[in-house]
Amino acid sequence: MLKDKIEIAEKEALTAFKAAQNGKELYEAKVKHLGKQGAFSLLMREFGKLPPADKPAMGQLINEVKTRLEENYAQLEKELKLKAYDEIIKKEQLDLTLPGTKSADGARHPVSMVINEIVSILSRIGYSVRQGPLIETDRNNFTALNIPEDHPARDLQDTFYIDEGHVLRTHTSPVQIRTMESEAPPIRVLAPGSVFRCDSDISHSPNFHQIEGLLVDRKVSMADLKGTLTYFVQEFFSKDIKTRFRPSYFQFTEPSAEVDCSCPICKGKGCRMCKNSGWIEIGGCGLVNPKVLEHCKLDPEKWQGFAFGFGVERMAIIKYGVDEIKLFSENDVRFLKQFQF
Ligand code: 2NL
Repeated sequence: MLKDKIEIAEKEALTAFKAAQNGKELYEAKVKHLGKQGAFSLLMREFGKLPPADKPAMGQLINEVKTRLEENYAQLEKELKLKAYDEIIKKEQLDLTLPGTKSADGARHPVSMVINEIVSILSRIGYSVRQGPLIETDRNNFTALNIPEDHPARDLQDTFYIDEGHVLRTHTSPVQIRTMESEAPPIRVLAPGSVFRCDSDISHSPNFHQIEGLLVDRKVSMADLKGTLTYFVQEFFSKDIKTRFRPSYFQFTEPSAEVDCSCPICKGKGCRMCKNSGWIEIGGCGLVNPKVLEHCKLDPEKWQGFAFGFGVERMAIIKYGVDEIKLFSENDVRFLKQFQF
């Protein structure tokens, strides 16, 4: 009897649907039982051979069964989808209370710390920072600073040449040359940065840092320069540190002086750092040579200036008591972390 066969086919299809573990298996079961090659297609062929009088009742039954199966299929499909989501959610659960993986902290480099502190101290009396390129023209690095063509500082043994007209800057003074040529006085600027000398041994690195200061104004004197640097030394080291000026010579300043301070390590009593003299050299300074002003198209009758320069690594060595310059370029975070106060 066709009716019995239909009922069996329905049960088999339903059993197969229920056995499906996921959407794919469910779909395969549908294809197998309700598809073109499935049991129902065969039954439809038998249905076609029925006497016309039996067709309406049987047709209704087949339609009812098909509708039921389709409803069942839709319900199971929904349930399997939810089950799949549940599994994904369980597997991908993120525990926000777990401690994170901590990355190692870096530390500010003492060279940066010294530059930042010098800039901070001198910004309080009107100075601001200027920067320039590391590759400079021979003219900005030497000629404009009154360093003659045959001066030993221009020697291949002291200077890295890029080509005939260009060098790696040997000091930050070219930044101040550029400033005097592009800004009108009064000028109060600081030029911190990387400089290069063809020089390398235990106490010299071919790449180190300088910070230079320049003031251009009317009626500038050595007294102004001494007052400024005395203020600076007291702020940078401490109020009880004395400043001393020793006559010296630079091409770009006249008069020129070396700047010493009473040894901040032993407070002037004498130690290894100050070689028992109680004094320690921190830089050089002087009144800007009128020839330098002229190179920058400034009239020396109207404008005068003072300038000073410090070696940054040297300042860090004195302030923090570091005894080896190599440590500054090794980037060992254990070394760097000692200076975070
Ligand atoms: C030192 C000495 C010094 C200057 C730098 C300077 C710059 C211009 C004009 C005149 Cl544009 N002078 N700079 C002056 C005197 C000394 O540095 O021992 N530095 C580590």
